[in-house]
Amino acid sequence: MREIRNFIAGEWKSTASSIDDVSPATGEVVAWVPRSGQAEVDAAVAAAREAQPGWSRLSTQERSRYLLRIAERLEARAEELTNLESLDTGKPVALAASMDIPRAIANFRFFANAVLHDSPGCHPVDQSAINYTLRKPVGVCALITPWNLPLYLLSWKAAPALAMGNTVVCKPSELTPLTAHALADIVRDVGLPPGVFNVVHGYGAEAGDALVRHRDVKLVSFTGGTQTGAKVAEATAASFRKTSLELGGKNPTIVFADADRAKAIEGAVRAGFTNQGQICLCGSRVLVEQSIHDEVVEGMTRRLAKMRIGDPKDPSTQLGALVSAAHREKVEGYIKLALEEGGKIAHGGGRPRLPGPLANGFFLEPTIITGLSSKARAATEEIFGPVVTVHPFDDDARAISMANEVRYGLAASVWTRDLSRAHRVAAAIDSGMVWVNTWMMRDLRVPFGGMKDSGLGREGGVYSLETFSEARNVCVAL
Ligand code: TXE
Repeated sequence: MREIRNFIAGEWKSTASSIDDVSPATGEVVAWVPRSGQAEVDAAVAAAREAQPGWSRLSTQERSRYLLRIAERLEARAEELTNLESLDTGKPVALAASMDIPRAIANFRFFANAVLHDSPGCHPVDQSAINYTLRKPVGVCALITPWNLPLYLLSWKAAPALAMGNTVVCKPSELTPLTAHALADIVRDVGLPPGVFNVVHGYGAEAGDALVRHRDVKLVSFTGGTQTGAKVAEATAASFRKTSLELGGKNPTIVFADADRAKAIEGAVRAGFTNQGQICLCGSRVLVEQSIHDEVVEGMTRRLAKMRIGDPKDPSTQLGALVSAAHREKVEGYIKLALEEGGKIAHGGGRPRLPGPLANGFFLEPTIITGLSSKARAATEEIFGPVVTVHPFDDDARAISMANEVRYGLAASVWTRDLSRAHRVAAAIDSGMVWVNTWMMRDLRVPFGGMKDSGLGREGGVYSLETFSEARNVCVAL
């Protein structure tokens, strides 16, 4: 049994009561997590506040070097981190090894370098004046992260926040605390000054809420559900504190008849089911041109039938467990709802039978539902599990209107060989990101974030440097 502790002012701290951390693959308790409240949050914010001036006075080079050392230590411990992430989330070890941990390392490296190449604007006014922009640290940043990509998303926020001279208090998901704990250990190892990086574990409604309401927290960067995002926005709005929200999605995968079918089918499966469909970018609404609807459904079904579902620790496993019993029930509730709304199950729909301790895990078959109205609740609300709905369309205009008829606007993928159609459709979809003939091909320089109920603000590359700083213009008369 592991004991997870808070990391405050460079020291490990326990709390009086704890939360059980359950392995999604077996239902067993694998760790105790601190159940923090106001007192722990106050201590962490005070530590971060005290450390901030000294941290921001270091040269950019020095801060960059700390981040590079963190990246090196993450790399040295990659195998251990991969296993922890898989144990905690139920995701296949192969996925944690190929995506989560390499991305966490890349995030620290990328922002360690990006900050050295930052060149905020300069605006000369003929011969009369010159304006230049300074990017100042914001102060103490609260970083609130979810359970689907724990270290990946924590590093995505922590690296740019620290690079820009802020100090941070992290509140990882209570369901997946293990890699945040390991990151705190690494931060200690590399000798980051005490108080620069703090971790407070606990429930969202307790530790999370206390953190976002704390007046000494000057910025909140949150990734999680849309409902929780609305609460965070309410807590920060009246005091005008910077807030970046990356929320839910119901992302369309749009397949035109002129697409490379094999690639489109493979792409739709990858977009729908990677990480058991628990990525905000997952394509859970597959919109297919009428003439190839059945072919795409059959092609996806054939691939899913071959997918290996089971022990996340087995390197050949492709689909692991959902994060919790409650979350699996939510997802199953949507499958039931889809049937009530007139949908038909083309594949999956039930719990797989798995041997030994895995029988108690939170597994669910990858599921395809057809025959639903594109306006049905199951086709428009975020399910966040291994469930996709497939809908036919007749022409480009209908594909675009179906893509835009949901409350979310995070990502989309468009599959076509017609170049001008690709550009036209991409420009017409109301979402922060559109991929053409690919899905989740990430470049850390590009703006990442959503429109509509998918959130507020953009992070990534220079957008992260802007998010985690205050732009100050200085105008000098010549
Ligand atoms: O996430 P929450 P949940 C979606 C997905 C999922 C739904 C709910 O549809 O089914 O959200 O998931 C902390 N103040 N996504 O309930 O609650 C919480 O402790 C401050 C999409 O697990 O949003 C955790 O650290 N913080 C998503 C973090 O917020 C609070 C990823 C996210 O948890 C808080 C996850 C509060 N009042 C779920 N309440 C994505 N965009 O990738 C909770 N938290």
